[in-house]
Amino acid sequence: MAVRNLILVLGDQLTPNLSSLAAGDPVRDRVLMAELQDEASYVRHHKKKIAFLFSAMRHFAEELRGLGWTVDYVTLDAPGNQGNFSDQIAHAIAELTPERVIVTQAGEWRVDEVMQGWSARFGLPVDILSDDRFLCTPSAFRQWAAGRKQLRMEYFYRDMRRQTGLLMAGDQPVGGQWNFDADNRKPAAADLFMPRPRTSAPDAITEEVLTLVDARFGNHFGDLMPFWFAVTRVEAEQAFAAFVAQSLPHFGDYQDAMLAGEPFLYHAVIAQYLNCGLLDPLQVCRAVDAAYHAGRVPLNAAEGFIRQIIGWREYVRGIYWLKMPGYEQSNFFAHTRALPDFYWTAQTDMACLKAAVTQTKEQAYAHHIQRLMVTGNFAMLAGIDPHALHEWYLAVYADAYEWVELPNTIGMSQFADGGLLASKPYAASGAYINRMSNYCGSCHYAVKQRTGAQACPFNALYWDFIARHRDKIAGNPRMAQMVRTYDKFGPEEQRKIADSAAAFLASL
Ligand code: FAD
Ligand code: DLZ
Ligand code: SF4
Repeated sequence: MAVRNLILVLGDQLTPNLSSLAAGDPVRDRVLMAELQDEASYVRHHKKKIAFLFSAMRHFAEELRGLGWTVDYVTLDAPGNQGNFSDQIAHAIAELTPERVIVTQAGEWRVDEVMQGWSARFGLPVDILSDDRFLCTPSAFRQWAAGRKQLRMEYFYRDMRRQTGLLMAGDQPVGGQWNFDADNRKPAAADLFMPRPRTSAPDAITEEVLTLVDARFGNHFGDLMPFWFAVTRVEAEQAFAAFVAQSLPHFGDYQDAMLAGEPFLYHAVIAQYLNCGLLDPLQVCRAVDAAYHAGRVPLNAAEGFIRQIIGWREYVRGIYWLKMPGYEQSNFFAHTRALPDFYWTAQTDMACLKAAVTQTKEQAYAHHIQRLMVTGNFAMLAGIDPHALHEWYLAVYADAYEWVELPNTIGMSQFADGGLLASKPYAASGAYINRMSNYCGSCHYAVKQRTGAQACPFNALYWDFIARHRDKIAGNPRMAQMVRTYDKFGPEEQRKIADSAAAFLASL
């Protein structure tokens, strides 16, 4: 039977009720999936990330076949592999002569732009359907943002609570408060019984992918082994269920904590599954809502978790589509310093950065506070080019896709958009890291010292950042106090700060 529709499924669209699949018919339509050199290398992704996605894609193709679909799955080493989406689809159109192409909108602007040209290029109708795995469409977000003087996640989040009914009692938030963030700032203590993310053993499909990735991407950053990510929907659901049972009760309390030797703490480690479609964001939030109502998790944990997903995750996506293209070039502080080598090698005497980069290399994972307050904070204080940093985050994390990574990097962590996304720069000295972690105790540097060769570099860099950018930040009510404190230091201390910061930066 002639193929009616050709349905292209991208690597981060591994969801059986995806809009493109829901619009098709397993009997008359053909699904195309492809492992592509261009997608694996437009930034040099972590080896674990590539292996995770290729294996999850191969398992998803099997899942679709089980549902009755005919899937043309093009492996990276297949003879007909064209290396990029456009040529791959041209190749399939020539072979199958479908009447039309159906695809769900891509997550990244870069791919969306290419797709917009397909109908003209192929002389066929190309239906680009909305991605309904998100709660808020780009156009609904645009409407929400229109006319507001300031965009703030908190107000967007409240609307999402009302829209979904999550943790709501009628039109009021459960517990009488929308946000329990203030309760979520406890430092963690080492605990012999600390839960760990559920691991999955590689099956034959994953083993084959691991061999392929080792051969083809052996020179990319990161450790391929041990490989323990879930690669099927069932395994991802098991990993999430284990999180809810074991870690979620403590998720709220220790959300901002960092601990040497504990890369995951009480975090869910599910963003890689959500972002490629193995888990559904609304379903996981409903499960957490149910766990709260069943008395299995406290409200600050349930609310904190749900806020990250229906609040931050949706909000950053809204900002991405509102501001692309162009957002990736934002550079409010005009920072131009190259990314230090230790972001790749972990060769640094700063214990906090060494820990964050080492686990990133080993696990393709670091939790939010490590990304924001260690690698991100350091880069902003040191004046690193935000675009170079963006490419680093996009490459090194298993959960990284531009729609979510870019606003987190440019907006939240670097304040490079001048305050569109965040209300103040997330800049902090060593004191913050010392309060929220136990890294400083074993560090080469002295966290309580502000200047001099032994002083924690975050300290002089912090005050030097305040001094360098005072014109840009003094007007921010949440930063003005820091500018006043700096002014009180007096010229001698200020000179020492500038000298210490300059000496450290010269050593990078
Ligand atoms: P948990 O801490 O257990 O949180 C649960 C879920 O909430 C996450 O799985 C994620 O889906 C969501 N979430 C939490 N915080 C955010 C946030 N700020 N933005 C969007 N979703 C959030 N997240 C990504 O998914 N991909 C990225 O590429 C990415 N890049 C980031 C870059 C920087 C500089 C920063 C500061 C944050 C970035 N984040 C990114 C957000 C966050 O750090 C990760 O979602 C989180 O660390 C993933 O780990 P987890 O699943 O254990 O999350
Ligand atoms: C991230 C990624 C990688 C590493 N490889 C592939 C691939 O081989 N084939 C594919 O369809 N998708 C891959 N992806 C995910 C895409 O980059 C993602 O779909 C686009 O960035 C659009 O969001
Ligand atoms: Fe990081 Fe400074 Fe603490 Fe060392 S002393 S771990 S550099 S914050």
